[in-house]
Amino acid sequence: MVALIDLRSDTVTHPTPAMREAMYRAEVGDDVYGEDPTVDRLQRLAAEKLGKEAALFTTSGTQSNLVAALTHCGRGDEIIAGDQAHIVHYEVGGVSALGGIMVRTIPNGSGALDPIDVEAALRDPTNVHYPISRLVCLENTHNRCGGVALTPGETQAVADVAHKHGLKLHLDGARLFNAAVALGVDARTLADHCDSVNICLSKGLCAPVGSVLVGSAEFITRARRIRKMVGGGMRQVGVLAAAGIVALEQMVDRLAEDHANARVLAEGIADIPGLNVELKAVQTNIVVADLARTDVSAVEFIARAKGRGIKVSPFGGSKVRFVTHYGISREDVETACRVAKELLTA
Ligand code: TLP
Repeated sequence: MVALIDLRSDTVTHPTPAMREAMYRAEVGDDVYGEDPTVDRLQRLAAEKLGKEAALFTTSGTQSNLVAALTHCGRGDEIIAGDQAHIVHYEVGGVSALGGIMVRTIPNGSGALDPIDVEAALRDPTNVHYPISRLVCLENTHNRCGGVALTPGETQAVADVAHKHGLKLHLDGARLFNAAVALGVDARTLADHCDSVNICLSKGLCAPVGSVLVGSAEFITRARRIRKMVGGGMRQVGVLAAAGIVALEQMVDRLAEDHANARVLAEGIADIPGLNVELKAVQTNIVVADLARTDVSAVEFIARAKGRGIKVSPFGGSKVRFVTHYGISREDVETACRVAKELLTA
């Protein structure tokens, strides 16, 4: 049997021994009554790390983004988001299906939104034909744009336009700590100017489940009711929050290791004839490779790589995605490079 090197996503990470220990020992209560001390501790910690008043533990990044959208917007309102946004591609159309919310996309191939495009997409609120522009969404790091990190300046420029016109800004920071580590800034600085932020504990930070939505105390009070409505009222969930606390306290700094491994991987495959990797975009733990100019389709490459013990994800058309994470060593990425070379140059 071939050893498995799973580069499909950082969502495949398993809880660390410290997390399992914390989960075993967690003090719990009924969190729908607000009586779980471990959940309270996680929420205070997340709010403090992001410089916001309050926080809400959610089941997933998808649920955090949905709850944020439903809390900010009413039916028929409009969200402005990048055409590459996770909320547009991978969240089952939840904001439209469950919230009756329109999504207007603007191009964001490089990750950030251009504030000029955002301003141009705003609807005239006095014109009765239009939906109300209510919310702008950013994503940091940007998944489909190859894990690029948005800078504090790029975030503030969009926040300024949104706020000038009375809109709110939501940040999908599923991998916000990757951005913070890559840019060498505090996560709080990246969350500044955002009215709500989702962070995920279950990706590179290795918790088994869960995300946290942060914002003002008033926003989180309303979000708590919406979370209940979408089935996210959890009971003795301190057993999961305990792993989330370990994620935030112990797993952030080591993300630099994943970023270094992604760089080695990207540089190791970039010279394969016909394969295209945008090295400039490889800033964190994601590497997107385009096989369009090779003789092998993405589907074939994924199947053959799997046969050699390397798992990667399809990423639309001729693209595949490699994600480094806890549990992937330097040796693993070197093996992945060697296998990719053999498969594409044979
Ligand atoms: N992304 C997953 C898949 O859904 C594609 C992955 O493997 O990368 N925001 C961003 C930016 C994300 O990358 C993800 C997960 C989510 C939200 C949703 O988080 P979950 O999976 O917890 O619902």
